[in-house]
Amino acid sequence: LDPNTEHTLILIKPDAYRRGLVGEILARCERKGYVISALSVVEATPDQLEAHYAEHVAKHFYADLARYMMSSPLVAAVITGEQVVAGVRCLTGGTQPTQADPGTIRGDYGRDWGSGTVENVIHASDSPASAEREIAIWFPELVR
Ligand code: DGI
Repeated sequence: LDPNTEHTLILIKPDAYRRGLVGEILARCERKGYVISALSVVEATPDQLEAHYAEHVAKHFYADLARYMMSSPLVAAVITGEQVVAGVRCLTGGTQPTQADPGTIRGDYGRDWGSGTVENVIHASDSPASAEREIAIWFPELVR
């Protein structure tokens, strides 16, 4: 990865993979002017998810979150461009699908099934430091 450019890590979550939204979500990133630098279909492991969601592992919703994230393959991608971390967070929208703004990925496609099951379609790194940490989890071959 080019160290002189900003990168972010997105996960197109299992619900979006199953619903055939991978192309749509990548297209939104590309239309914004960002470049796909790495792309992979993966089945998340418990260890990867515990590393990725380290700040949430001890929370009450973690078991539901891990079950959701392992419910089918997902797509991990590194997206690159000037101020891409903030830009992709903006495309992503708020965490709760029922409150995310229309026009955002979560606002347009996210669902809340009640009783703790939030399917919000996409993860996007929240800072350049988070992006670096998360890229190492999902694309270890790129940071060696
Ligand atoms: O950065 P975000 O993905 O918007 O949000 P986050 O880092 O606070 O949370 C990570 C994921 O964990 C989020 O996409 C959905 C899930 N999550 C967060 N808070 C809750 C939650 N899931 C449930 N069921 N309940 C919560 O309160």
